[in-house]
Amino acid sequence: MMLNFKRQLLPLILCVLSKVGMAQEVPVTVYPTPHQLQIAQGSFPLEQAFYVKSGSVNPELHALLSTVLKLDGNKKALPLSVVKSKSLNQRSGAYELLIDKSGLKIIAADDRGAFYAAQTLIQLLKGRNTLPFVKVSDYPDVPFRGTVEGFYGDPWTQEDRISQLRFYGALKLNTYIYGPKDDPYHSSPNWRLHYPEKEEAQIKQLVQEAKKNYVDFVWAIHPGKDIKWNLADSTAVLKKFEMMYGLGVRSFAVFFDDIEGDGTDAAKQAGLLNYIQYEFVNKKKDVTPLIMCPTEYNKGWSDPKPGTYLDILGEKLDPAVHIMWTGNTVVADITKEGLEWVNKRIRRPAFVWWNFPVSDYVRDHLLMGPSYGIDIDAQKEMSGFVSNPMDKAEPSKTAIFGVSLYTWNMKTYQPEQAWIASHRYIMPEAAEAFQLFNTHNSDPGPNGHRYRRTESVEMQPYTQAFLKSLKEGSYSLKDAARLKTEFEGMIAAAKEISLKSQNKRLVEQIAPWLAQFDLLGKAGVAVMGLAEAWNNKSEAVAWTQYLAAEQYLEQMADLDKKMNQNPYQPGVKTGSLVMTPFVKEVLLTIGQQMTPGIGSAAAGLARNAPDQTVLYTNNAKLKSQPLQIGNQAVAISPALETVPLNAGDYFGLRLHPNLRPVALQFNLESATLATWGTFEVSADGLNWIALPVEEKKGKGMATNFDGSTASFVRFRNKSDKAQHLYLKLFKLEVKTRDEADNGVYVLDGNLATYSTFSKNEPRLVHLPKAVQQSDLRLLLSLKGNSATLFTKDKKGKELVLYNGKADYIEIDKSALKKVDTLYFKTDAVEPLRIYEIAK
Ligand code: 14T
Repeated sequence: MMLNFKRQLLPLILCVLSKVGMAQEVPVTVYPTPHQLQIAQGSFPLEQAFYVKSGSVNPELHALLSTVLKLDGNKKALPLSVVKSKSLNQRSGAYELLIDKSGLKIIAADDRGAFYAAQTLIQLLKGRNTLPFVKVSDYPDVPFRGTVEGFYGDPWTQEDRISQLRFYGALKLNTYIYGPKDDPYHSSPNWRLHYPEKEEAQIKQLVQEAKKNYVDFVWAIHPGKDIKWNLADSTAVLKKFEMMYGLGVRSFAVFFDDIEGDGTDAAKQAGLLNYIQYEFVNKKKDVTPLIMCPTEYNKGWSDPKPGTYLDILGEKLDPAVHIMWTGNTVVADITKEGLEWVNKRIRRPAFVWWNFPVSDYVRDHLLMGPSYGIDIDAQKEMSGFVSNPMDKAEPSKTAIFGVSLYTWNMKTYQPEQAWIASHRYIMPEAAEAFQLFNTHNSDPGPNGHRYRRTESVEMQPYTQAFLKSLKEGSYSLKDAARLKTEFEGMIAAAKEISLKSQNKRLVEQIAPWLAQFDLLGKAGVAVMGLAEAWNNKSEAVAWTQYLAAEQYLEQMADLDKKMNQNPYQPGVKTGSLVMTPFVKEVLLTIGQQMTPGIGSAAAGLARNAPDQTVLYTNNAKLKSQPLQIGNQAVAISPALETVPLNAGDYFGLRLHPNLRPVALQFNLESATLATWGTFEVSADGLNWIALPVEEKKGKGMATNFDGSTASFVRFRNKSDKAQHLYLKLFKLEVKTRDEADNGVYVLDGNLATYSTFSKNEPRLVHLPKAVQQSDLRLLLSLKGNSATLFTKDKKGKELVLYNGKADYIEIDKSALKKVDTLYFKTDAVEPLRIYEIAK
């Protein structure tokens, strides 16, 4: 399904202006979009009193309506009536709302329908001072709509759940399936046990809150890991359901997902569900239809052979029981064709479990983008549709808002517009800021489910065009201006959201990402400043901006290492698809342009540069694989495809003469690596000795470099056959051999490396012949401290070339005659940096 992401200027799902009232220019917006809504001429003032015949409206609805209307009118006032009508002939939740000069009338299929009519009325009144005459006829497209709390990780809190249930009520969502993977009383082995008292009380409270909001609180059990297919365990399930019934629960589900072994038997599962159907649901009368999550819950994981798992369920399971389905894969788009495929096998319309915006498989990301990839032609193919959200409840509302609009009125659903409307609905105090934040926090990054989302859609063309011109040595003013505005907007948005949002819980749940977003904005502003100054040939300004950008990126890396340190995907990523890579790329590109000459990256890569760290290989496919060179380590960039390695082929690193290896980490993903490959070191590239490594399935490390004189480290195919591997990681930690001379870091044309000096550690740099007799530029970071740069004459007397606090210093060649060594000293105790000495 294609999505048109052109930004819509008017965030209108439905915008009807009253034909008469110029005083009525507030657009009529009702979410989810009603099937029919007609605005007629005329309106009531808000002071209008209505007469409600006593006993004709149930007390809860009366209370709800009186929050927005005056219901204390006497018999002569206009009538407000609520009637149930079978003739509506619609599903639960259907209603009509008629407001005209004769009064206000609600016709509803059931209590839920009347409640929904009131919700529509409340939205009609929002932000206006009159009640417009309208005729609304409305009903849900999908009978069961809502969420399934089915993710791994920290379950939602009680407050989170209560807030969700209210949100669902207002948005006409009617289903909340309770099945947090990390609730021990939901899953094995405790599914057989009573909840402790405290949890019991909480569930009771949730059930009550759900009822108030006409949400079915569906309690799910996950017994498949250790269930025995015998009467004792069937009875145990029934007993647990009976306990939950006692707490007020009237809706139930049984989950068989993510299990192995005996529990996965389709016929036995169907047998248990049928048993519950006959012994429990049919007898109780007030319990809603059972829902089951099958073991083969997506096409990718299901046996395609006729007569297997899904067909057995289809045939054996009572037709009253719903069967859940996540689509063609675990995390997937939902298509009509995909549902048709499974429906044929399960012989009923699937109950969709949509794994969005769940983030338990990408815990360092937020999934704040639009709910798209759900087919608007699939209404007849589904009995229900629930979203599996993030463990962060409040931020999940953005996606859930989309689910409300999609499931209520499918044909009119427009993902992008629904998403825009959601920001206004969820965070009216800072809607645009919230939207900007969400724009850049939607793609999960590469992941095991291969599920990706669009991100930074509007900015992407600007980043591409800007980088292209930058690499061609030009500067695109128009793109630069737009990008700078965006980064400034990001800083402002982060601030505005934390200051203005009334939803403290939401702000708390996205706080690490907000902080990261603010830093990204600042890094972005700095790189745009860098580009501008560099284009103006203001090198000193450019260097200041370079350092600022680098510092913000370092802060981002720090935050990523310190916050949200879960064991799965630790860290905090923002703008990871477009904006963060853009900032890094601009910094790298201009950094390279700033440091040409002797030690440029190109020269460093050249095979004949005698004293640079280079890739060392005889393998054609790897020959131009780039290196990642930093102060602490040198790595070969990972190769995406398999690498064929002929007999005798090798790859590795040759280090700068002043670097020594400290440790090697590798991941070559070959189960048989040890049988055909060897790691080796050499001082001269001629005589090699084997390097002992700890290795398992091609992954491992070597730390045994103590006192090594090696400058070469490589991996070699020692067998007589061609072999294959993946180059996922080949990273050598390094240290300098001669601490005094750090030319290795300052003459390498690489701004990712630098040398340091401080009060206790002065520094010298030997200048190679090629640099002597030239004007020099020094790129430093003195952090406001004073430093002295000097040379020595034959007698060892210091000749000062520079003394001061500048980070960018130019030295004329006239001052450098016969100078082959530069000395750096400072009174600062903290290490100051020398990034590069360049011509
Ligand atoms: F039951 C299901 F429909 C389902 O989707 N189960 C889980 C779900 O709880 C989880 O939140 C979701 C997203 O990670 O994926 C399902 O769990 C998995 C998926 C896997 F691919 C568990 C293990 C997997 F290898």
